[in-house]
Amino acid sequence: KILIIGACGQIGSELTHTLRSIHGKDNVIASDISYNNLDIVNSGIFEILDAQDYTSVKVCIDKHKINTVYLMAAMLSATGEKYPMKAWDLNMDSLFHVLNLAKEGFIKKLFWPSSIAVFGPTTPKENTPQYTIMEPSTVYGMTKQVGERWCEYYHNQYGVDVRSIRYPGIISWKTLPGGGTTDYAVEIYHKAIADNTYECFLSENTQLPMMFMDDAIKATIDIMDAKPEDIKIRSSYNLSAVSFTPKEITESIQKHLPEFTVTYKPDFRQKIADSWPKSIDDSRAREDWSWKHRFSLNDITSEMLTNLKKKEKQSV
Ligand code: VAH
Repeated sequence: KILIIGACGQIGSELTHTLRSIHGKDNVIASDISYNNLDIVNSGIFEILDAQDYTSVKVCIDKHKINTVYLMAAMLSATGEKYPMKAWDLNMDSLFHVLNLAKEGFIKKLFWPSSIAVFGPTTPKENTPQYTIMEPSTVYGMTKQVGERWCEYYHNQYGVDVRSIRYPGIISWKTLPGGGTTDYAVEIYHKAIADNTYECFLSENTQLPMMFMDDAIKATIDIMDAKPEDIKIRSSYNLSAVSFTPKEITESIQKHLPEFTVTYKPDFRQKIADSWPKSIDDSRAREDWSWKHRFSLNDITSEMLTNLKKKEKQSV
C-alpha cells in the first residue's frame, strides 16, 4: 500500500488522486498535518499525521501495511525565509524519519522531492547541468541540497530505494500552492479570470523553469515505476519542461483575454527567484528513465484558463 505524507498540498493532492486511479482507492492512504483540503479528506482513507513525529509515521505505516511512501510535506522557499528554523526542522526531520524507516525495512520504496532551489547565485543559469556548483541561498534550498546528500548516502550505505527529482515551479489549477516563489505563475491565472488584472511580485523579465502539474505527476510516477537499475542518480534528477518570464506568461494569457493587464511590484521573493536558474538541462532524466514533457506554455495557459473558468462556474 502507498502512503502520501502532505497529501493536502499542491502536488500531494494531485498525486493522491492519480495514484488512487492507478492502484485503487483503498490502496492509497492520504495524510497531512490538518484537514486543510476537504476534497482529499473526503475522497478516501485519510489520516492526520505529523511528518515530524517518528512514532506517528511508524504507527501509520504499520496500521495500513504501507510499503511505498511519497514525502510531499515541506515548507517552501518564501515561507522558509520567514521561519528558517521551522523550515529546517520540518524539511529535515520528516526526511530522516522516512529514510530511517526505510533503512529498518518498514518502507520498501520512497519518493522525496527536491527542487531547482538546490541551485544558487553561483550556479550557471542557462541549461543548468545535472552536476554543477550548488550554493543555495534559501533555507529551503539548503534543505533540498543536504536532503539530496542524505538520500544518496542512505542508498549507497543501506540500500534504501529512495528516488528524487528536482521539481521546477509547478503550475496547477486544482489546489493552490503555498508559500513558494513560483506561485506567481498560478496566481496570475486566478486573477486573470477574477479581476482581469494582476500585480506580480516578480519583475517582468524573471525567467524561471516551470512545469504543468500533469507533467510533474507523470514524472513522479515514471521515476517510481522505473526499474531500480535504471535510476542511476540517487541524489536527485534535474527535470524541466518550459522556462518563461512573467511577461511571456502575460502575453500567452492575453491571447485569450486581450484586456488582461499586469503591473509589477517585486517583493522579497525577487531575490530568491534571481538566485535560481533560468533553464535546466534534464538530459539525464530523459536518458535514464525516458522522461519527456508534454505541456508548452500555451498548452498550460489554455488548460489553466479553461479549467479555472469551469471551476468558477461550479462554485457560484
Ligand atoms: C517554491 N514552488 O517556489 C517551490 C519550488 C522551484 C520552486 O521549489 O519554493
